Amino acid sequence: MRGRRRTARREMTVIHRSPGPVLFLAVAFLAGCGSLLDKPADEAPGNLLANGSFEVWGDSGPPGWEIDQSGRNERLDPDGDSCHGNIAAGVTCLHPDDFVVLSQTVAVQQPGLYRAHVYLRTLMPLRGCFLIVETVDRAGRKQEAARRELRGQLGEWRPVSCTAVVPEGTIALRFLLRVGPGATGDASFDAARLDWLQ
Ligand SMILES: [Ca+2]
Repeated sequence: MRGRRRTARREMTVIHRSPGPVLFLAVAFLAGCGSLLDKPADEAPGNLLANGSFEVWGDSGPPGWEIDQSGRNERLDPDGDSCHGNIAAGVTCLHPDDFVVLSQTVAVQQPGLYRAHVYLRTLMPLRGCFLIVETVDRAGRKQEAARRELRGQLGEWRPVSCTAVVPEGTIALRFLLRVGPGATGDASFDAARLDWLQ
């Protein structure tokens, strides 16, 4: 995966949640990431994202996630030093022009308040890194609804979240983890969630 340009800046893919078998660790999740170390992989109920804990990886990365990257010296790799389950998503950007964007587009049925959440661990200082929520209307127009800079404590897992007000007419939400351009360093992500609050 190193240095290989991922060509497909794909058309919007609407991911519908599949209710498949899950293990529920919501209480432990809410208690904090440290309590989930070495616990089995799970997708806690209510999460609109697929493979939010990055437990599943294929030849082209974690299934469920769209990946856009600069094709320079950036890397996206499974990281076994996870905070939730067994695997996290590790991103490395060596040059300020490098970038990696992990995103999911999910269909939404109702307007209201949505919360995006992810655990982040940084190993080097990062700039230009954001958790973003965009709305998509029936015409396919995207609009940013929430943004939070991804900043963490070096070497420690920390939660980052933001809340988006989603108006009537929205048919989908995009959840984005953007690293760069402008970022140099390492970041790992785990336990990504997108929840409808009310
Ligand atoms: Ca995980």
